[in-house]
Formats: sequence, structure tokens, C-alpha cells
Amino acid sequence: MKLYSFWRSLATYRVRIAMNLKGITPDEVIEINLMKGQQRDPEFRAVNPMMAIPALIDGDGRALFESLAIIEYLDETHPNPPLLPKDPKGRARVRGLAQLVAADSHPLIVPRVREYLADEFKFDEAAIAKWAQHWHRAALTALETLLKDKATGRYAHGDQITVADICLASQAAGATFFKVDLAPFPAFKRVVDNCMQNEAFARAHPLKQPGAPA
Ligand SMILES: N[C@@H](CCC(=O)N[C@@H](CS)C(=O)NCC(=O)O)C(=O)O
Repeated sequence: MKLYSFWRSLATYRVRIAMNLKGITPDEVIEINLMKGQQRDPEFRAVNPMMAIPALIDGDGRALFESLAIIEYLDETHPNPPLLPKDPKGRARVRGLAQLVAADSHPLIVPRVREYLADEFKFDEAAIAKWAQHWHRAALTALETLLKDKATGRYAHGDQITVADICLASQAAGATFFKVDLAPFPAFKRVVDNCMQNEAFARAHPLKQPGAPA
């Protein structure tokens, strides 16, 4: 298995957590340095035409792309521990929480969006930070309400880790990068703190990866 990765990538963090939970170690981790724009190099563009990481090659064939699709693939090929609940409503809630992070919030703050704001609209660093903080807080505000539901337990959905927790952990890491205070979001913070006690989450954290600042 080959994982295309970069220390700072929140989407790759999600896949690393799932791999750790399932005891999967990739044979090779290929760095795509987002700070040097390597996601746009022709070699990587041939791997993922969207020019984004993660991408995963498992055996023969084209790379898998999109963190949630990769995580569901890993969940289907390595069913233990399961990352989705068994009941349809539970699965929908968990997928909803996960997509709120991965599909609604995170895409607004990725490098290609920040770079476009800077290049085309002349946003300076402060304006970009304001943009990123705004979209972080919008997601955190929604998550805080959703996590006050009685379906939440030690983790986002009951007492078993699911793909929702994986996504919450990535949202929390992004909040730290963009200096968003988590104090106004205690239900969110409690679940993430519980996750971070699990070494599969802690070991996958962006700041624990090769190349990350000390
Ligand atoms: N929705 C995708 C997001 C992928 C994505 O945008 N990844 C970021 C890093 S976290 C990236 O590679 N960005 C490159 C860019 O924006 O130029 C997923 O969940 O996999």
C-alpha cells in the first residue's frame, strides 16, 4: 500500500488515523510537499487529477482519492474495528458529521482556495486568516449543537470511535493551525480530547509526522 501524504494535510491525517485504528502500516509513504506546490507536479497530477492528498494505491490499478472514500474502503477491506455504526440512522448521523467537516468546512480553507484568494483577490495574510477562522467557527458552531444530542457519548456517536471522530480530530488540528479558540465549543472539545487519548489519533497527528515543525 502506498500513501501520498504531507505532515500538515488534515485530509491525510484522517486516513492515517483510520489506518492506525485498523493496524495498517503503508509499505511506502510518498511526500507531496504542499508548501512547495508539489500537488501540481505532472507526476502527482497523474495520480490524482484533483491535485490533492491523500491518495492511496492498494495493489494494482488507479489510486484511490478523497479521504472519506479511502476510509470507507479501508473499513470494508479491514472491518475491525468498524468505523460506522450498524443501524441506518446511526450511519447517516455519523456520515453527516463527517461530511460537515470534510465536505462543507475543510474545502474552504485548503491551500488552493487560500492561494486563489491571495492571487486573484489580493487577500493579505490577515484577511486569509480571518476567512479561515470564519469558516472554522461556522463548522464548530454547528458541530457544537449537533454534539449536544443524546446520541453523543464518550465519542461523537455513542462510545465507539467512528469516522465522525476522525473528522472531528482533523477539524480540531485545523483550528489550532488557524488559531481558533476551542473554549466556546466544550462538547466538541470533550469528544476530541477523548479521541486524543487514543494512540491511533495521537500518533497520526500532523505535528508528529516527519517534516513537521518541532
Ligand atoms: N475532500 C478532500 C480534500 C483533499 C484536499 O484538499 N487535501 C488538501 C490537503 S489537506 C490538498 O492536498 N490541497 C492541495 C491544494 O489545495 O492545492 C479529502 O477529504 O480528501
